[in-house]
Amino acid sequence: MAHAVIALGGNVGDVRATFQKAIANICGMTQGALLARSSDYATPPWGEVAQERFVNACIEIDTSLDPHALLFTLQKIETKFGRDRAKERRWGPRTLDLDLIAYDDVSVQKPELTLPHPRLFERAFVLVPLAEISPDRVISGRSVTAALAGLSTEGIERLPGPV
Ligand code: PH2
Ligand code: MG
Ligand code: MG
Repeated sequence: MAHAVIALGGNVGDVRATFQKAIANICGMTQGALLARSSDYATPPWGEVAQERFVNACIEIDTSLDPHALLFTLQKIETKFGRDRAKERRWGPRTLDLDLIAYDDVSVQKPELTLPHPRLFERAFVLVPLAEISPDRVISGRSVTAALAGLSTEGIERLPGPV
């Protein structure tokens, strides 16, 4: 089994309800076991700023899928929950975004998949939830806590449970 970190995001519809159903799908469809789930966080939009706030969270799973099969499965789950890549803008609104952040200590540099995720260290909306469940995890030689110390967390708000 491999250990994978997945970031969840969305700002269209009932995102927290979508997350709950998506996580159940992730476990079922990746032959995975949920190891940890962060709280949900309301986060200021990044990239394209004139849009609704996002909800973000992170999970850790054990999976027997390889990285590409896992990515493919995550994309199928995004589509199932209303994601339409043909209609969306790059940093724009979406119902569900599932990003593969890390997979064991594997490095991949392919057009369709870069591991660890190339923009992880710019994104407090990923590192804040990840720090809640895995503060000491080292990715690309940096601990999650140390990486987060260099970023602004302004406007990020932990949402009350239940998650
Ligand atoms: N995702 C985006 C664009 N901007 N901003 C926040 N705060 N959180 C996201 O998940 C996010 C974003 C496109 O995937
Ligand atoms: Mg994303
Ligand atoms: Mg994505």
